Amino acid sequence: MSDVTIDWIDEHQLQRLDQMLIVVDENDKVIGEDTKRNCHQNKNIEKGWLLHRAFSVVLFNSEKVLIQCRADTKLTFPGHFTDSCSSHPLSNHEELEEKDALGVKRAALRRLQAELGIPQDQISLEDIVLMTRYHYKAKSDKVWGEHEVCYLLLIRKDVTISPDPSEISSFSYMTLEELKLLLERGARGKVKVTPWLRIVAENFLYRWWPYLDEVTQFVELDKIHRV
Ligand code: DMA
Ligand code: MN
Repeated sequence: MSDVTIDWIDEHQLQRLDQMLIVVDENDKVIGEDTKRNCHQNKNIEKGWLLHRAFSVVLFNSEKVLIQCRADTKLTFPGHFTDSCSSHPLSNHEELEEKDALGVKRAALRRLQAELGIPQDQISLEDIVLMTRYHYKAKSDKVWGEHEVCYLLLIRKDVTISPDPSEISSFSYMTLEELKLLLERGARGKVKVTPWLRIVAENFLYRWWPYLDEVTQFVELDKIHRV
């Protein structure tokens, strides 16, 4: 392997580092592909290389949002509270499809099933609403980090969850007040919160929450928020 030690991650997460992600420019135009390992090294990110396509899902049941805590074996941001499910579309024919953001939605379905164990018959592509995209950069530690154009996907559905312990250490559904409290505790250093959960909550969710029944009014397909 390369010049860096990653002794906290397990075999499953290690194997996933060879997966090929979609490299994009700042306007989310595909310009290539590279491994999950290379895309998440600060030494590449600092040179402006390997901006890649990602997604985050906020999954609501009838009134609360699903928040998970990342397993201690995750490469980046282990042990951090985060959104319902986040990951990357892979650089293959199915997940590169851009019409109706089908590729990203397929990737989201794949990861909702793998991470959260949601049964296939409980969730479909039609349940996933692309709300907007945001572009952000964040360091996890000295070596690893994120630099992504991230598709923010919203789902409202009651589902059964049985999480993969290599991905998720715990989860709970939270009210708006509970989510705000979590982020306040994060700001005081009492718990660890991913930078993208904060971005999603403060830039979008707090504003959308009172209007969830008419949330499509906030859809912005052509905009990429620089946050
Ligand atoms: C990457 O998430 C996506 C975002 C929005 C940071 P991740 O580290 O959870 O990806 P994966 O589950 O594929 O390791
Ligand atoms: Mn990433």
